Amino acid sequence: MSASTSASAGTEPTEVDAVVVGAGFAGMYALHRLRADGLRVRVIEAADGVGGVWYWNRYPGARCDVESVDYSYSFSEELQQEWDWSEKYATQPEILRYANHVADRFDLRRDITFGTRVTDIVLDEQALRWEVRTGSGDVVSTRFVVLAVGPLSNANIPDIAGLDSFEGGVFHTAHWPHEGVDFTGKRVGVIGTGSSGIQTIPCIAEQAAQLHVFQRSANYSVPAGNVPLSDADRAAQKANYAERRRLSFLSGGGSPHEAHPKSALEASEEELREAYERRWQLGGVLFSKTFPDQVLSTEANDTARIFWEEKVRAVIDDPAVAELLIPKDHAIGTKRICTDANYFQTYNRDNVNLVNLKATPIESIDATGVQTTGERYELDALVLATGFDAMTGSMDKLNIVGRGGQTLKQAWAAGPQTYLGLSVAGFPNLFNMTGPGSVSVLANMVLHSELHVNWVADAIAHLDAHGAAALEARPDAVADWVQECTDRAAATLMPTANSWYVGANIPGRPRVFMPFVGGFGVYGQIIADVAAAGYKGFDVI
Ligand code: N01
Repeated sequence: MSASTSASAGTEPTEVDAVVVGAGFAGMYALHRLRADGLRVRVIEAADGVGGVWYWNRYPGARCDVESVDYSYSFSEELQQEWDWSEKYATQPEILRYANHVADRFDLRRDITFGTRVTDIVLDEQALRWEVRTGSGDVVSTRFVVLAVGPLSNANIPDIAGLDSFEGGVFHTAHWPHEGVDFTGKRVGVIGTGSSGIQTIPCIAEQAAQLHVFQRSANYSVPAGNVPLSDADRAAQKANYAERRRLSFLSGGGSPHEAHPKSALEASEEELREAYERRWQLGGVLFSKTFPDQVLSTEANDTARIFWEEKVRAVIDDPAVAELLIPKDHAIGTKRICTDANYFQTYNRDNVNLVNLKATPIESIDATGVQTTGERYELDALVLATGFDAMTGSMDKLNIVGRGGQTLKQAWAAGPQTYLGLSVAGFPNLFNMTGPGSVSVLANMVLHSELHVNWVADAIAHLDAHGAAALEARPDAVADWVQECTDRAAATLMPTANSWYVGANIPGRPRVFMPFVGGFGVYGQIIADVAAAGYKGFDVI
C-alpha cells in the first residue's frame, strides 16, 4: 500500500507518495484521483492559481476550440450536471472559473503549493525515490512523479534584434497581464498569425487606432461558429452526457465526430461541396476531419483546400491581401487548424494593415517601432503571438536526472523517446501527462488528462498489489513505440508541414513528429491492452 497519513492542511510534507508538477487540468485531476486512492500527493505549480494555460493565456479573444461540453471533466457526474457552460466554445475567463470551481469543489488547494517552480527532479537509484527541488528551496522526497506541465506552456519569445529596447508595452499572448491591456487610440503591432494571433487580431483591431499584423506564414482558419447555449441546449447535453463521453473516448480527437462515410476521392463534386458546406456551417476545427482521408493524400486534401480558399477569398475585399492570407506552404490540417470570429474580414478595415514578412522580413526593433527590410512601423504596443516551444520545452526547463546521472534532455537529444508517451527508460516511476508520444495536442486535453491519470493510478495500484516498487519502460519498448509513432505519422501528410508538431518553430530542435496520430480511441485501447497484459514493455521492479 502506497498510502501513508494525509498531510494536514497548511503544512507541507517533505515525504510524499507522489509529486505532481503543474496544476492545469492534468495536474488537478492527478491530485484528485491519486489522493482518492490513498496517496499523499503534493502538487507544485508556478502560477498563483490553478488552470495551467488557461491561467496564463488571457489575451483578448482567448477561447477554446473544443466544445465546452466536451472540454470539461467527465470523472464526476455531479460536476457534469451542476456546471453550466454559457457558450458552445468557452472563453478563457469561463474556463478559468470552471478550473477554480473544480479546485474548490474537490478541495484541491490544500495540497497545491502555488507560486513555486520546480527546478530539479533527481532519482535516488538505490531507494528508487525522486528528490524534487523548487526555486523556493523546498525539497520533497517522493516515490512517483507526475509531469503535468502541459505541451503548450513554454512561451516562444522570438529572437529579434532590439526587441528588449522597445519602449512601448510588449505583451506575449501566453503571458497576458491579469489587469488586461487597453489599446484604445494606440498604434499596435502583432507578430504571429497562429491560433492565438488569429483569435486576438480581430479584438485588437476593434480597439486600436492602427494595427499592423506582421505575418511570416499564412494560416488556415475556419469560422468557430460559436453560439450561446440556451437552457434547452444545456439540458439536452446533460441528459446525453454518458453517451457523449463514451463516443468521445472512442473518437479520433476526444470529442464525438463522424467523418463523411466515404473517401474524399470517391465523392462527387456535389457530395464534396455539400459535406464541406455542412461542416463549415457547423464551424470549428472538425472541418479538417470532414472526410476520413483529408490528411492522408494531397489529392484528398486539395478538395478541402479548394473549398476553403473559395470561402476565404469571398470575404476579403482586396484580392492582393487575400493572396497573402492564403497558405501556399502546407496542406490544410497539417498545422493545427485555427478557428476564428471574422479574422479574414478584419483585413477589410481601414485601420488594419498586413505586413508580409516573407517579402520584407523584420530587420530590427528599436525604442519606437519595427523596421522591416521594406518599411518602418512606429508603434505604441507590440503583441507577440509567437507561440510556444511546444511539447518538450517545458520539460527541458526542468533538470530531470534519471539512472546513471542521465538527464531527460540528454535522453531526448534526438527527439522525445517514450513508451506510450507515458514513460521513459531510465526514469522509473516518472510519468508524463499528455506529452510527446501520446495523442497529446491532437486530442481534447481534458479527457486525455483523465485517460492518462487513470492509467497511472491503476499502474500504481498494480505495483502495490504485487509488492513492487517501480514501473520502468524497457528500452526495446521505447524504440518500438517511437518507430510506431514515426511510421503512423509518415503514412499521413502531417509531418510535411513546418509546424510546432515537428518542432520546426524552434531553431535547433530535431525534426520529429511528436504526437501519436493514430487517434484517441485507438491510443486508449493500446495503453489499456498494455496494462491488461501485465504492463507489457515495462519492467515491474
Ligand atoms: O502559436 P503558433 P499559437 N517572426 O506557433 C509566428 C493552441 N492554441 O500560440 O508559422 C515572425 O501556432 C509564426 O510564424 P511561422 C493550438 O494548439 C489553441 O498561435 O513560424 N513570426 C506563427 O504565425 C495552437 O496551434 C487555441 O512562420 C514569428 C506564430 O508566430 C497552439 O496553441 C488558441 C516568429 C505562432 O503561431 C499554438 O498557437 C491559442 C518570428 N521570429 C492557441 N516566431 C484555441 O483553443 C514565430 N512567429 C483556439
